[in-house]
Amino acid sequence: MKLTIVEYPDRRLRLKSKEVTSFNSKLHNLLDSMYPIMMDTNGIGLAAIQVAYPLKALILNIPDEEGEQPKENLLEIINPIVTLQNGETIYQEGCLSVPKFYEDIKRFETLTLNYQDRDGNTQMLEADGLLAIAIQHEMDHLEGVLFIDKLSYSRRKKFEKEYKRMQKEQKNS
Ligand code: Y12
Ligand code: CO
Repeated sequence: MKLTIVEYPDRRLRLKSKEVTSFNSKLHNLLDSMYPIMMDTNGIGLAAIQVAYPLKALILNIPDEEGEQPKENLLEIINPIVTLQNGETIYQEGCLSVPKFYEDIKRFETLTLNYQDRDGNTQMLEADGLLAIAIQHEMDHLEGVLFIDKLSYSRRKKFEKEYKRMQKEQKNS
């Protein structure tokens, strides 16, 4: 399956993703195709809507202490629901759909998640650190929310100006 990353300001990023109801080869194909595109672009997380599939599916591969991302650490999360969230943390986030921009974003520090795996089995996950941050970032994508939506009015204005300038430069190069 050939996939490309949907980039801001594409309106598809604003779609609300639909619950996955079929845990079939189509879903497996999509998840299998999302993995190489995430790794090839140095990503740690990718939601299906970022490759134009408005489904409640996301993948995460958080770097270990050595900065490695072995495939065994890959998490495939379908139909996630947060059941507990606590604390507060700030981290400089980036997004494959908003290339070259990094901003400090406030998130919950820890969370508990119920979700389904690629075969539809129910799973539970307790997360903290970068994993908890990444889950919240990717779950926002399922609601059509981007990390830049969480910026202050003035920071967002500055972002829009810089992003437009960058897009213009890219077009002219
Ligand atoms: C903390 C921070 C971010 C998340 C959400 C997942 N975000 C990413 O995986 C972002 C990846 C990213 C990769 C980039 O590198 C390339 O595209 C080659 C990148 O650099 C450029 O755009 C030039 C920006 C972001 C969770 C937790
Ligand atoms: Co993102």
